[in-house]
Amino acid sequence: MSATVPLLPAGFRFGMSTSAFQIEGATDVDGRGPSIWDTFTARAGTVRHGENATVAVDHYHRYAEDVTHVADCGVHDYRFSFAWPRVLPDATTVNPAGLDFYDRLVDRLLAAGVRPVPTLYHWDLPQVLEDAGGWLSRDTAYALADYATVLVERLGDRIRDWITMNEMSVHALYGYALTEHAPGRGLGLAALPAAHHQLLAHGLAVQVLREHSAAAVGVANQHFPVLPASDDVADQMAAALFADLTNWCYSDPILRGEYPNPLIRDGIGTPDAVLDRDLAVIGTPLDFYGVNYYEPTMIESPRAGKDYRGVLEVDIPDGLPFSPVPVPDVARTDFGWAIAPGGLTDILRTLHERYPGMPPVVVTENGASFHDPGPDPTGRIADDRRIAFLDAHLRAVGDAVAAGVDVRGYYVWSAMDNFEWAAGYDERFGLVHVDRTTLERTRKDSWYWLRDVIAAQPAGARS
Ligand code: IFM
Repeated sequence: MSATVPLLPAGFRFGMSTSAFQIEGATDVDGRGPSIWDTFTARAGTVRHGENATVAVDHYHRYAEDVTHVADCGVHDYRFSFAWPRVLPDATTVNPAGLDFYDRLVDRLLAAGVRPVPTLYHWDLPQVLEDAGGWLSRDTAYALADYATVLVERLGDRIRDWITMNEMSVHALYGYALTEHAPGRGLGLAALPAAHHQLLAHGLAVQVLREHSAAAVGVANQHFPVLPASDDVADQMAAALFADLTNWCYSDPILRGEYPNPLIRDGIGTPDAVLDRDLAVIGTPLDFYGVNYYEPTMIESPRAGKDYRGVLEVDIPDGLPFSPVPVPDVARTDFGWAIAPGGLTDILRTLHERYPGMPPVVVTENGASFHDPGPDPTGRIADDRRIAFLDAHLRAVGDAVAAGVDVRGYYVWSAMDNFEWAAGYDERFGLVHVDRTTLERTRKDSWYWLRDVIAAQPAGARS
């Protein structure tokens, strides 16, 4: 880490991100209905140590204190998500108490001078919708549009910036193609309709939000460089296919109005005429494009060394022709993820080049899990490695800006330690430490570091 703080252009917006299921708890309080993650976590063997999020970090009851930790740091924006099963427990009937909670949260943020930037959907589908087919069903996309209507009608007078969906790729891949996340379907490529229906939901939600005069609408997609393990043609083609399935499958439809690969179109299985109409909806222009970045992925092909030229593009004869392998020679977080800040510059530049004229970018998530111990006897949590990580990634954003990419903001994942899905509570991404027994919050050194970074920035718009 250099002695100076990273400087970004005037008006650059700093933020912190969270999501409902990971922090709220109170899963059976005030009329909330069950979500796929409640069902999944109740199944043996799905989450490390058998943990669940029935309490999580109890943000539902401690939101006022949490807003103070966000606001005191000086961030401009706070990205959180609405819990669909809290707002519409049976997916059709509005739960007034659920809406009241978000009303209180939004008012609290605004009173503290922080702009609320909510995400409509961050993976916690009402179980009742999963029972009806989940994201494999087209109806779930229409249900999300109805849910967006409920939210914007209640909160649209105070919320300026909206994000439709979080990391559709991760949800489709880990929840529908594999079994690591809810709903744990394990369908392989037959999960592609779950990708398409989320994208359709995104497009429909953009239209709903616009009709209700939302000032700025975006999406939060996970993006990362995909590196072939070697220059063998099979590795190169496997990496390109993996990038199509994880990166471009989600940004091409939104920013170019098409899917990147005929394999994807075919796998979705929707008749061409309907698919083309859907793509027009999915491509509804956005005001900003959110990028969540953590690490690059390296891909190798089991066919490397053999001549499979041409085969990978047209069919997959014996299972998926790729497997992720560890990126060599890099430092790692305590979660085992590669620390590669240059990958953030690279992916921002790649997006900028791939989509000329794309909307301004906001890095809607970036952060690292380190297994920080609790406070020392003086109450301090010295998380130097997180500071170094964030410092390097902010500088990487600066490099992208210097290269001409229009990046307008950077949000740290996460405001506080929380429920890291299948990894439970061992993985700590927070700027604020949460004691697992008492749920007491303690600001880490990285929180103070971020406060100082923000205070040192050139003056810019704050509202
Ligand atoms: O915790 C998650 C978040 O829910 C989505 N993006 C990645 C984070 C870290 O894994």
